[in-house]
This record gives sequence, C-alpha cells and structure tokens, in this order.
Amino acid sequence: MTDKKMILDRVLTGEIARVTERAAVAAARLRGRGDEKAADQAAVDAMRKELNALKIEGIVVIGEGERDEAPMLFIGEEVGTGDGPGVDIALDPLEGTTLTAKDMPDALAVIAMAEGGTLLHAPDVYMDKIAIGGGFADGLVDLDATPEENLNALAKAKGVSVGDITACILDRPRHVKLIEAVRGTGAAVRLISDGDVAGVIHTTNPIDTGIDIYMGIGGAPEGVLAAAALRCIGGQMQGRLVTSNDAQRARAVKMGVEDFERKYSLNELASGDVMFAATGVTDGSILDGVKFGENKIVTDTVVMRSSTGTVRWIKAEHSYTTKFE
Ligand code: VTB
Repeated sequence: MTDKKMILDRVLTGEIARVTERAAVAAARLRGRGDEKAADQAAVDAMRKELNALKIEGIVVIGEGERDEAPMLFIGEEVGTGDGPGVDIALDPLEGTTLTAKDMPDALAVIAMAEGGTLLHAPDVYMDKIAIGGGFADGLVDLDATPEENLNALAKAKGVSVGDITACILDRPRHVKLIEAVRGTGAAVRLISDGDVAGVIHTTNPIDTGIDIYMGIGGAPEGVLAAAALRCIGGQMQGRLVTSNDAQRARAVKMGVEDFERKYSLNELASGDVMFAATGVTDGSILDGVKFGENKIVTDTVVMRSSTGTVRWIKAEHSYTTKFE
C-alpha cells in the first residue's frame, strides 16, 4: 500500500460517515416543508462544521458554486483543521433539494475525497452520462452507441430479453427522444425527477433498485460524484460535458477543460484512490432516510473506498445530544 492510500485509510474511513450523517440529519429536519433553499442551507452548514473538524488539509474542488456566488463550501474553499493530509473534496451536501422539500425518495447527503488532483474539476454545466453496474466486459455500453445498441448489448450480457431491462432517466424535456428510443426497444424507463447520483449508483444493484442502466444528461458535478462511487463499488461509466452558451464554456475553460468533445471514462472522472460516502435524507431503494425516534436519531450511510473495494453500510443511532440539537 502506498503512503497516499494509507493516508486516506487512516484518517478518513470512519470520519467521512459523520460528515454526511450530520448533513443528512440537518436536511431531514426540513423534509416536506416545500423549502429547497432552507434544506440545502441546513445541509451545507452542517457538513461544513463536521468537515472543519477533520484532520485534513482539504480543498473543495466540486462544491456549492463559485466563491462569489456560494457563501459556503464554494469551489476552492479550504476545509479541515489544516494539519493533516492534503485531499481534494467533491461534495453535494443535499443532492435532491426538491426531493427533500417534497419528501420524495432518494435525496442524499454526498461527499467524495481523493488524493489531490485526481477528481475531474467539473464546471457547473451538464454532462451526458451512461452507467451500468459491475461484472460486465469493458466497453459493453458506450456514450457514442445508439440506445438500441447499448440496451441490446446489456440485455445479451445479462442473458435476458431487452424487455427485462430498465433504464433510469431524468424526467426532462431534453430527454423526449432518448425516452422514445429506449421504449422503442421494448425496455422500460424509470423516470426520476431529480437525483442522478442515486440514479447511477442504483445500476450497481438492479435486484434491489430495479435499475439496470443510467442514461441521459444531468449535472456534471453530480457526474463526478457518481463516478467516485462507481470507482469504489464497481461499474462502468462515461461522461461528456454539455454546454449551451459562451458563458458556460468560459467557466469550463477556467476550470481547465480544453476539449469539449472529450468523452471521459470512469477513470478520467475520478482517477486516484477515492473514498465516497452517502447518507439517506429521504427513504430510497439503497439507503433509508433519517428517522427521528423517541430517544434516538437513526441514519443510514454507505462508505466506500476504491483501493480496497470495501463497502461499509453504517446504520447509526445517535442520541439527541448537543451535536444534533
Ligand atoms: C441532476 C440531478 C440533480 O440537477 O444532476 C439535475 O441529479 C440536472 O439539472 O438532483 P436540471 O435540473 O437542470 O435538469 C438536479 O436535479 C439538481 O441539482
């Protein structure tokens, strides 16, 4: 094991769960209140507090926005006590603000930490994505193949008919043609209103989630977070940035993007030793939402690490102590 791998392991395996747990509890208190902004802010504040208690020299590379537009956890913000290892951090304290405001499934508090310089510094633009779970031949699906080709290849590899395949797609007008093409093959479409980090992760466990493949255009930052998870849990993913105006392209260039046509592989989205954690805010198919019991708060978290492939499911019971008051 190299020193860098030791560093992530030693400092963070247990600690990272607390960061998403705390953000999830704060956001969960605002579930179903119809107020996206308040829920997001609560998650951001809570995540930042916990991150700043970690013995790391962390830098946010994917965060809530640029310094001048995001009051906290902005891109470039330094987090941690500053007396530990240097790590890059990608975070989404509340992935699914609308899901939380409406108390709908699969809102998550999410974070990924990696060796410095190994996460794609994705600008806040769209990304075209395709993802499947682990255990398939490399290159089985491809962003440049047609939906028909991808779905047929996946069905064949699974030994099922294409009618037994379900594709998860964000319910957006931009996906009308894609949805039509997928349904045209006989496959099913699971439409989600938000939350494509969860959508991608769901492909790694079709038995529990009913989702075999993720397709379509979502946020680029969410693409890197999802890639970090797939690097750990296993799976395939490709992404390509989608920009629609000069301002977006300028932002992308500022963050180091040179080729807008580039198709990023999973390992280019997240290349180094990476650790990923997510805590359920609302109930979902892989994680339960936060529960507020009589004497305890219960959280459900998954923590994963790429270099070892360890996936830890952590059901935690917290007392109503000062920390969560
Ligand atoms: C997705 C989804 C997010 O943004 O990335 C989506 O995962 C993409 O943007 O939960 P549009 O909403 O503009 O389609 C979210 O819905 C919100 O960040």
